[in-house]
Amino acid sequence: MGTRKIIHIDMDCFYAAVEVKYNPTLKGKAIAVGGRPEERSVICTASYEARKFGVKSAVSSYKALKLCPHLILIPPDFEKYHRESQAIQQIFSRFTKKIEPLSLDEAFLDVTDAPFFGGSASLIAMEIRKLIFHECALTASAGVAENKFLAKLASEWNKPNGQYVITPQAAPAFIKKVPVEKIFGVGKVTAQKLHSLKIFNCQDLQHFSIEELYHHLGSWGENLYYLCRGMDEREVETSSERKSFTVEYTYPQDLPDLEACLKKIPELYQEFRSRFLETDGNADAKITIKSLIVKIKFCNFKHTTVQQGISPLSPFPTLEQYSPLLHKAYARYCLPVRLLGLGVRLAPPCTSGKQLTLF
Ligand code: TTP
Ligand code: MG
Repeated sequence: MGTRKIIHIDMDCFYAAVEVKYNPTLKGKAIAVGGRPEERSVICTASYEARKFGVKSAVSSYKALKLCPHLILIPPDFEKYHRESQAIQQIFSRFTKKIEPLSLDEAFLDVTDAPFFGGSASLIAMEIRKLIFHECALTASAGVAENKFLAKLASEWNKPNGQYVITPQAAPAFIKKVPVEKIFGVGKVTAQKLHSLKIFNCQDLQHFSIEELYHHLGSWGENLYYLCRGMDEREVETSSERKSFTVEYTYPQDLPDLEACLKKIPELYQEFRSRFLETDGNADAKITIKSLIVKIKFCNFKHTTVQQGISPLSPFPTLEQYSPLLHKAYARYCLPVRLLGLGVRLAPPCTSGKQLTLF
């Protein structure tokens, strides 16, 4: 693959900024969007003025008002955020068709082949931010790099209302200082595990071989091996493309039979559940699960996937729901198994709230 040009755009304090846009008297004040404290609600986001007091996403509204008694608390209005989000997406679409929205306020754009500004991704990012400001009266930050992982790290670098470029030459030095928590998919549980191995940043991670990481973290360890070197081959996937979230494990020795596979399911399920909930991040669970998936790769390298649709209103899938799927998948070849995976398929993005960043 040749060098790609990926832009990550992330709006600044999005819900709060939209509220200020609709009510300019709020400008410069400590405001937060969230439910009332008596409803045991949490803060969706806060203006940068409010953040100085420690008010931020996922803090309880009760605590937020304790931290900042003059905080102006505004109930969320998703219809408004959705409308603004569509206007922003429309701006993106003038530059490329390869757009992957991650949530209402965040997207990856692949501008590798975009014919604007002599192909300069930095200038395209600058122009997009300018247009967002002029047409939507909102500010955005952008990151530019050769892949999604680095672009997302870069967009945080000069936030708010800034942008940052990580050139392929600068990437190896940049990545070393990045704390492991910044790697998406590394949530609290994985971070703790890494800390217990004295791994705090990407440089620490680089000392581990792929086998060692595999040993400590399963197949996820392999991803980390590449990510901590700033390598990420994932394509920018447009929203019409399939999205799923699975945890997979290739076993060092084939699992001989169905019984051996069934024994591995609880461990995989635990990993899936914790990683899904971690990556979903901050419990803004507006994600819709369409179906459950079990994947098998047999010793003859044949793959099979079994899915089962569930109602969007169903509670989070349980371990017990996966066993019948495994039975069904195994029955297709009845051979020793190299790889087992389980997870979920998701409805396309652009519902209200945050979408999962998927691996
Ligand atoms: P973020 O981009 O994470 O945050 P932000 O845009 O408010 O602030 P920043 O300038 O740091 O980018 O999330 C985008 C929107 O998603 C945010 O405005 C509100 C919503 N959201 C929640 O509702 N709950 C959450 O826990 C988070 C993190 C975000
Ligand atoms: Mg944002």
